[in-house]
Amino acid sequence: ASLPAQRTSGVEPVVRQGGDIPSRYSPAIQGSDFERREFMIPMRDGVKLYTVILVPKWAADTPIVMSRTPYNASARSARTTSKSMINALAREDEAFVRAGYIRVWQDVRGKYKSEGDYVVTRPMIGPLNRTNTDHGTDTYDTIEWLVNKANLPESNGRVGMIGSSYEGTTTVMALIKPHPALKVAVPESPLVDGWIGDDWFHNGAFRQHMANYIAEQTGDRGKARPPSRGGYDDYENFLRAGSAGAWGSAHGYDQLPFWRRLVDNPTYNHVWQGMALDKLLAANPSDIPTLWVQPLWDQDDIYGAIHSFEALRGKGKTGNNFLVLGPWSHSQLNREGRRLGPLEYDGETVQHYWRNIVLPFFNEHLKDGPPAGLPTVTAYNVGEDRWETHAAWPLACEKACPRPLTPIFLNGNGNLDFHAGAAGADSYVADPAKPVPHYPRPVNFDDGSWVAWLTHDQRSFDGRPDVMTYQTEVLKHPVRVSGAPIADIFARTTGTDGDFVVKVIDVYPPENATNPKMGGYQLPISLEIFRGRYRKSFEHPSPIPPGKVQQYKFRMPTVNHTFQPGHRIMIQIQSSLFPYYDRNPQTYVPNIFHAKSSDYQAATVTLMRGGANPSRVWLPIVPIDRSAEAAR
Ligand code: PG9
Repeated sequence: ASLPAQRTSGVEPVVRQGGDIPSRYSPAIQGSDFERREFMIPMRDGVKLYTVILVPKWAADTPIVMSRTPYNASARSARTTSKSMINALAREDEAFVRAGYIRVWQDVRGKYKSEGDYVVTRPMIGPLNRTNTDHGTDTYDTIEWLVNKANLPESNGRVGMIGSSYEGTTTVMALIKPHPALKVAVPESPLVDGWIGDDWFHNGAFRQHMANYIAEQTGDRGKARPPSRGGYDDYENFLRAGSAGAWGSAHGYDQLPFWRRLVDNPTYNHVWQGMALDKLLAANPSDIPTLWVQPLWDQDDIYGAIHSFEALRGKGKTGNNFLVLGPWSHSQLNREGRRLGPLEYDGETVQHYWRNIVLPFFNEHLKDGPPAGLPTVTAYNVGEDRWETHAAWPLACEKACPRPLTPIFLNGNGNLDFHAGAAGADSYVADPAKPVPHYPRPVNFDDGSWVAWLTHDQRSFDGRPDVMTYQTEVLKHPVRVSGAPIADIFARTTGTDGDFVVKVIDVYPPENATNPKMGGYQLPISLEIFRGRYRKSFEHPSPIPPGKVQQYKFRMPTVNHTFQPGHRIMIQIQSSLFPYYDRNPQTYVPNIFHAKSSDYQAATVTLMRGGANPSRVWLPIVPIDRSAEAAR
């Protein structure tokens, strides 16, 4: 059949030069209550950084809130295409929009629309960075540009910075040699020390969970697709691969410079020490009013904020250095705050944080608002289900606190007491072929279970022959803890290396008619891993002498909690948290990333009790707050 004859004259062709996609399209914003402006702001080395500025229509003499992100400034500043600024911006910006701030989002160099090269948490200028730019200089140059009336006539010349996680890290870096117009900062869950306790390692144990992130972030200037891990159960996927290094090689990670940096620097060497921001802050203590935010169940960065707060306090920064300990997981403060895992809170804790803590703090320093009157520490107490405030912090610690730490001892028959019992020992076989899962199998890194895994019921693991459990009698009186517990374990092993995982757990009463699923719940309130080879030095690991008792002493994540009457305190100890952390082969090898399958050997681990080697956890016990008792 032939096609019907086509008319050609007088017909407007559909197919035209350029096609249907214009070089630029922005949804119509007529009638909107803000203006969205985009700039490429030049840095001192000529590199231009993509910056989005949202300016309320009525803005005049208005302060600026800025965040610097590796996660796509365009998307971070456009939750929707709404005409109203409050709906266009992210949920966490709502308080600022209501208060009329100008909002600035910028892509860090090398990511998304910014020029330049991307280096993961680019080290500050110095031995690890011999260029003339870092996140400090980029922030400085950006602020210099923003407060120039020729560029942004509506500004009042004052800038505040805020952000969670990576966006918190860029906020911390801005504090080291700050621009004078930076008047206030709120680093939330910043990565501060990637080796001791934030994203990459915890006390030397590698967080395999970050594998996806590394491919997404460094496989492309935008967001790369991570490789398939070969199956739903990441427990199986990672076990099959052997070491984390072998897993990486099998998935093409050796092409990624940052992955190689991790693999080549497994100890706390000059790389990690040189990037530790709490040390840099201590050397360059900032006078900028700063509110550090440390979620109590932060599964990514549970170390950075609190250690930075402490580093500045150690330098005498007291009147302008504040801390919030929220009952949240990582970056939950950008979402909803009524619950976490099994925990349900009295009210919207995240909303409280934004409205009653952050906003008054910003208003005070950026708008000459009334004094925010923040206490030094605002901390949620999940045991009391309420916010508490502390004028000084911590209330109990090893040295120079109002109170010392109180040891609680592992005793015979699985008992846990405030006195050491008779000398004894408990043994278990730690087998790297059957590591203890961090979360019940199947473990999938993408299914969302990651978010609240630190609150998961530890009954899932209690009773395994390779998990040792010690618990107190049922408490007759409340026990309040506020500060950082210290694990202090004496143990021998038949291996030449090994990990120690210590958990401080609140055991709920067996019955709860109102909330039955909480009956007997084993809630971890502090949980940490420690790689045995680092027991004497983080920088210089050494083999464990087999069969010889060694001391494993390490600081655990900070708590602010009351164990209520009817509850018990429990300590659990085990040798793995897999696949979240890589496995220790238990045979000493120079670099665990390169351990071979034959290096992975079962070992008998013996925990010592009482006598000369009284294994214990030092708890920051403080007097009961009577006002809380009255409120019950
Ligand atoms: N925890 C993430 C991160 C921070 C800093 C460096 C790398 C990763 C994050 O949530 O941004």
